[in-house]
Amino acid sequence: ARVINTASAQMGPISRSETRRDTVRRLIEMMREAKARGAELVVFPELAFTTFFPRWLIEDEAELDSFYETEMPGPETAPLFEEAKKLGIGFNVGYAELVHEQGKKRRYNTAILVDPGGEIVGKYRKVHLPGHDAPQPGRTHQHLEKRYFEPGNLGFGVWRAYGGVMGMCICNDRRWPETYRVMGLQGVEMVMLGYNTPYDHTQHPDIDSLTQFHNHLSMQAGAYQNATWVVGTAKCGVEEGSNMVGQSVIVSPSGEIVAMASTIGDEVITARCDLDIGKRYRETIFDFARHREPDAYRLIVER
Ligand code: CDT
Repeated sequence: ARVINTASAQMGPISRSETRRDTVRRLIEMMREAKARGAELVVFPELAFTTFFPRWLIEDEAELDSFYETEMPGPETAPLFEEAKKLGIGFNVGYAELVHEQGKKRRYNTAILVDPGGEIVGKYRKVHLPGHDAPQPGRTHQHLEKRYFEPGNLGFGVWRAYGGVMGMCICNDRRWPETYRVMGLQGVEMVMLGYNTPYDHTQHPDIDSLTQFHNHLSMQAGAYQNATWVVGTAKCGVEEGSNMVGQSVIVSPSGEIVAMASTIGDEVITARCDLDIGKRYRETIFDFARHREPDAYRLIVER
């Protein structure tokens, strides 16, 4: 067995007025609990340091910039890294990233993987950006990710860490089979992701009433079809009037949920994730080398 004792640290709402310092304190508290429960890796949500700001049209650039990190770790996020190093626990966390690349200000919805020594070993930038680039009439909460972020330019990488092959994606990415398959083709054994999913995200009541089902359906299918663990961590509860789904999960390569959050607040769940369970599927029903038929899939990479 190759076991990663893994925690998912779900967060309840972060209000717009909550300071980074206070939010980091909440993350540290959960990191300590995860460690006390035997975890060596803890997965935090998407955009874990601030409220989910794409729900508002923010026209003042300085105000918008205040939701982004220009360095990681920065002065306010460094305590999380220091605590991880002290405890000897690694983590995955999402944040809004502001960088100057090719002479331009660029914004990404980003996640990093940090090892138990406090070093960043991997970075991912969200590829599938949901929502709109302009406010939509009639919505109580906007979803302006297409306005505030560029699609990630790092692809779906995997990293050798924790004795396995680790991958990341972010929120809406989890609904797309290509996300998992590109990592699956690189032998991924654990996909870590965070999400902020408002119940009213499509504005169609019949679809929105299935939000919890679709959340789990996507992650369970991705796990099974690619023989990988999936750790999905929510930021949830009623945040600035927007009700977001919880039910953070740790999903086995069998597709089964082996741990699930039962609150809509800050909550740590843990599981003993044996990476060799995935091997069993990769050597039989999902032996990619023996059973895939890529010639029949060409349409998938056409524009
Ligand atoms: N954060 C994020 O990607 N949320 C989307 C829902 C919003 S769609 C307007 C999701 O897929 O969960």
